[in-house]
Amino acid sequence: MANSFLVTTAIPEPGLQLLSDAGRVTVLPEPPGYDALAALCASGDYDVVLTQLRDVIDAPLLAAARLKGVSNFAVGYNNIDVGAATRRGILVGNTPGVLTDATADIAMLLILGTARRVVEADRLVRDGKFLGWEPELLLGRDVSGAVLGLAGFGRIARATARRALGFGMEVLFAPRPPGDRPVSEAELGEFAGKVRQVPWDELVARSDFLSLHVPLNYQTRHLVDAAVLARMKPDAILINTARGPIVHEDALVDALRNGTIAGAGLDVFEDEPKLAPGLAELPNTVLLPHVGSATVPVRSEMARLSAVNAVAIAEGRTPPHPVNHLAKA
Ligand code: 8YV
Repeated sequence: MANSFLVTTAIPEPGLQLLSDAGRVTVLPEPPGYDALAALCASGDYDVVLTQLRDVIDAPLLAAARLKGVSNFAVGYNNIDVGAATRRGILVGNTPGVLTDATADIAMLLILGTARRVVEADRLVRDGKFLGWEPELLLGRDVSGAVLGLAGFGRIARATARRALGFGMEVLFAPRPPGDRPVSEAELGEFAGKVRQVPWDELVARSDFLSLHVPLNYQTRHLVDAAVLARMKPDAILINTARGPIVHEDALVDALRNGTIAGAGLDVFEDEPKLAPGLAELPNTVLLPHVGSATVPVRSEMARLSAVNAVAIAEGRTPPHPVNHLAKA
């Protein structure tokens, strides 16, 4: 029988082409709700479902699913209960590597954009309020010499460090907050002598810009809460390009309002696409609609990788980018 793929949201070429070369492809006309997706996964009509971060693939859905695999069009896979998938013999794939630089570019853009007040400046010009050069118009901060604290030290954090060092920032990191593990000089590689590991508490207290690069899981949900925000410097800026729920967004709004911290640059939100009440009204924020990986070549590569993973799973092979491994029968 031909392979059969369910695609919850149309992905760019060459992904759809690769899938249709390998079997039958059903692309849903609009993103499915949870119940509709659960019913489709349980129908037995599909070998592999190609998902987005919006698609919740939890244990109850997986318990009823008749699938060989789930191929996530994303590097993050917090939308999938991987443990439950493994127990059900369902393979999971993701798209690592290809979006590292694009996402680090957005982290750097948010650092620069918050430091130099780009949204306020743009609005002033568009509102016809630019009445001529002034010595103290929209004064911002220098990023050179400022301390960038990286929460996490994986691919995207390292790519952000590379950029920040180019801008003359001092880079500190905590590899796996809230816990820590020592990172050896050998593991630091090109960063040896250029960046420094500090405990999470010190990172929070010393960062001028605290940038989050950890996966979302039960340990990192609300990693940045009211208590952490209170320990940051009053002139510090929080940057989040990872996942919204890593930050307690209501607490962040309070902290920004009360001057507990000075600003935030966010590409992700706790309850996307909704924003915490009050967030959009705060001038000291730069808010982006989850566009970390949104370049034409990157999204094409993500589509290709997710399709290649899906085809491999449908054909009974290990996907090139597996998130889980099944015990041998
Ligand atoms: C995607 C992302 O745009 O890869 C990730 O983890 O957050 C983004 O690159 C998004 O997840 C699409 O599913």
